[in-house]
Amino acid sequence: MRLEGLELRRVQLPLVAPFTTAFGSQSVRDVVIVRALTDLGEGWGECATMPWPLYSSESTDLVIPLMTAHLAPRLLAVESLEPSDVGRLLADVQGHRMAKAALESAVMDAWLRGTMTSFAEHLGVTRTRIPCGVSVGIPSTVTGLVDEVGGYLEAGYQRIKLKIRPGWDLEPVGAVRRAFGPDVPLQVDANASYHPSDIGFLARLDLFDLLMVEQPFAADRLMAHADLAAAVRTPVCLDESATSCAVVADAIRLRAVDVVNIKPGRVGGFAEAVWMHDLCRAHAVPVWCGGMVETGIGRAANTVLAALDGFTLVGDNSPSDRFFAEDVVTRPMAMVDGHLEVPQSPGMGFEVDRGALAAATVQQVQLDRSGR
Ligand code: OSB
Ligand code: MG
Repeated sequence: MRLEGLELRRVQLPLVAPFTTAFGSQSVRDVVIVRALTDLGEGWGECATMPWPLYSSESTDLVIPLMTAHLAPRLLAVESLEPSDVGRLLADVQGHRMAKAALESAVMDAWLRGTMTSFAEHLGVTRTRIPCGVSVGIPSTVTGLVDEVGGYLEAGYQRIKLKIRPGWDLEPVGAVRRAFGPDVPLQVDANASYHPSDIGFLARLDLFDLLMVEQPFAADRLMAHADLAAAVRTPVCLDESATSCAVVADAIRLRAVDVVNIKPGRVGGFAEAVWMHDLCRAHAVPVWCGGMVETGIGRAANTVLAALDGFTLVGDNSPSDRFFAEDVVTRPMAMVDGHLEVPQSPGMGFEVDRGALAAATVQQVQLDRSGR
């Protein structure tokens, strides 16, 4: 396949309600969408960055300059490429995994569409639907949180993940556990907001029979995660730390991880995400598919990934209306009986709504082979 050009768009899509984590509050999803133009046709990919370099060192405002200066020229310079070449062509650039993943997705989508193959067929997934879980942001009050969780349970979500941070932890988690009883699958995500000296405090989470505690400490604190895992009954899940298979292999050896949240953006693309799934499976470490508040473009591919056999835990796989009143795809994913249907159409599993995408686009950059 020959890559003729890349179109990079910055898109701003309003959220149905502000989403607050330990990093801050967002009321608009501000992302870069990539369109790959190839001799087989077009393909689309979404870059998972947050507006601030707090979840990882990447941020949305830096994606287009980075792609323009350093990533796109590496892909536009070769005579032909396949999706599996993208990682290798970009490998000398350090970090910037979300930007790399977005380019890989766009190339993969074009290649799959051009060969009339669905991503589900490409990955060899056999499940036709996956269960929905929801990530619940930090609201202003405990009663507001309990009401919000009640709404999600009523809507059919099969697992609840509460965002926590110092000062918003035992009380809201206890309130949700008491309000909905011991059978509700409940877990927490700290987004790296605790310090290793908080291990004694975090052990109190054992009171709430949680499925796991996700990323309590900074990304590079693997030993602190190992110390916590040794000290508590609640399984320890890695998100921000789990940037590559190499890190996850080390974390497994260090006993710093019981569960892995796999996000294609965080690990640099779907190829690495599938390898991480395989690695974890070989070590009997359960995994689930995380999210980055993706639009329907990124969410469709996550849904396919989450249908791989090793994804034995319910992920942050929520339908479009969890975050968006209007999406940029023509048939936004909907929840039916607490599940999402695994898309089977050629490509990564969505059709772009060009009108909606144009309306949400605030910046557009066109790159071709001459400008590489
Ligand atoms: O830590 O899992 C996280 C969103 C943005 C950045 C980090 C995280 C999240 C979420 C949302 O929890 C998950 C979703 O997209 O549904
Ligand atoms: Mg997380």
